[in-house]
Amino acid sequence: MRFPRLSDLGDDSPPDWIVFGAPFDGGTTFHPGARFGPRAIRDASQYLKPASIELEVDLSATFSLADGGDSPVAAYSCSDNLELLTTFAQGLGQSAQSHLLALGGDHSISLANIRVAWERAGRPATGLAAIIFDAHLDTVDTVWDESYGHASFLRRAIEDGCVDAARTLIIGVRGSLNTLDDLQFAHSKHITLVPMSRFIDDFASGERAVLEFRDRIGDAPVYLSCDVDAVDPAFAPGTGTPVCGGFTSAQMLGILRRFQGAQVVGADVVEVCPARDLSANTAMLAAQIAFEILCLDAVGR
Ligand SMILES: [Mn+2]
Repeated sequence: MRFPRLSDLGDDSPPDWIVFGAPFDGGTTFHPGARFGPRAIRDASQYLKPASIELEVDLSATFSLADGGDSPVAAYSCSDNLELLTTFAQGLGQSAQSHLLALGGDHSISLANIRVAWERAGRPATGLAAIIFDAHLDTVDTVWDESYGHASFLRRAIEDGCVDAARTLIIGVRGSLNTLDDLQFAHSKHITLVPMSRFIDDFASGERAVLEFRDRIGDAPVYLSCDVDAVDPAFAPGTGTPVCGGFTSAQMLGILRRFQGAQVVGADVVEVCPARDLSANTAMLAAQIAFEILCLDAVGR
């Protein structure tokens, strides 16, 4: 979006939002390549302008924004990578002021950004509320003996106490599972699921469920995670674990805007895999999603 680099700003002017890349895909279970996502999303973001027609906000008039660059990675270890990424994110901007928007990378990177968002929100004992767009539950315990892969980030964030399961919403889940245990975990923790099937059966009913959740969390600090595989592979083919039968791009952006004014204290857009994104549609959508997330918070300021 042509905002300045964080390194070009003085220490006395910490940005309100810092966008940074997390170029790691070692937590991927299927097609790898999301490590190149931040580069592709930045490239696609060149065409984005700072003002929103739909939400009637101008980011450049509301916020200071900067690009924090890319985190270092530990390409062969999900857990080592999380530690590197957490330390990098902790050092970005000023913790009392600067919110962080991470560009993945696979979904495993979200756990680090959630931890830092929770710290910056004052370590609320209840954990943060969470809004997650995803085709998958990401509540898997372990895959190939790995606890920190991209299918487990939400389960770990809940176990860590950084996310409050009872105030967590997952939008767009669908398709197949290795085991129903993942779904059972979500139910047992009272996660709110608005599966894709609900939108297909009755779109307005799905939207109502989303609005009910928004009203329930009120002005509580909330983390917003957008896995581009929530969108149908017809619109967002460039992703590592695509699942047919998802949202159109327009539906995804429309639902996202329902959260305008929410107290978003951290966010990410993950799972863009440029090698499978021959049209660059997915990177373009991811850039737009990141813009919309910033607009959601701008509405509330
Ligand atoms: Mn995911």
